[in-house]
Amino acid sequence: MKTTRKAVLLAIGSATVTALAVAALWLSSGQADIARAQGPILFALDMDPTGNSCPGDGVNDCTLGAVDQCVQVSPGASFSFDVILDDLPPHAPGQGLFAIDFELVWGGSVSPPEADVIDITARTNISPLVHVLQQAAGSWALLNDPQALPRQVPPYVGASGDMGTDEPNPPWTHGTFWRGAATVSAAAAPGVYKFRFDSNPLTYTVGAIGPYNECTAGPGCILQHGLVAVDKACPSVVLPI
Ligand SMILES: [Ca+2]
Ligand SMILES: [Ca+2]
Ligand SMILES: [Ca+2]
Repeated sequence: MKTTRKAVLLAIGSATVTALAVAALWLSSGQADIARAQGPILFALDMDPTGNSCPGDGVNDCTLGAVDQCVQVSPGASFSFDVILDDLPPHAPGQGLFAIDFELVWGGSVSPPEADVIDITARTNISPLVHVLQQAAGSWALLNDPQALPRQVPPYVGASGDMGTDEPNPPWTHGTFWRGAATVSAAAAPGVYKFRFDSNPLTYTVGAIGPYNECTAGPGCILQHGLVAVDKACPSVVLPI
């Protein structure tokens, strides 16, 4: 089982670099927490990790606070953000979530291009109290992640895998799988800047041998991107961008 998982993790690492078109489907929402019945899996950039935590007791689900699409920050200041998932579908024991790939872009890599005012500076608080893949057994591994930090230019590619016991759900239906810190340039002009998942595969995998699910537009998965408001108010209603 362990060997099989390692082999699959390597396969997923390779899959990260395989470009497949993914269209983003936006979830229109305000700043309030989003109540979701069982439905599409949500992959989101939560621009304020407050309230996102896990008990790390191997029994109980993680907790997500409001999924904040925007953070307001001053030039030269730092902020933390989470890559979270929500509404994981039920999986049988042994078939739980065990690997995730993602790619973040900003500045010159968004469309239309914007000034690059963001540096990703650190991965923070990777622990059973944060990371959803560390709940069942506390075992977790970086795949293509880490990319060297600080990362001053896009993209940032992350890939996390579970080398230990899977987190079947219920109870594990949501949580943080990557937490980072970023800094806004001291010379950043006021504005609302995009911080988003790239159109390369955002892949999540369940089970020891797959299937390798991709988060694509459609009924199965929703991507929710982020905004960084520099010396500006966050939009009161965040619309697809
Ligand atoms: Ca939040
Ligand atoms: Ca685990
Ligand atoms: Ca930068």
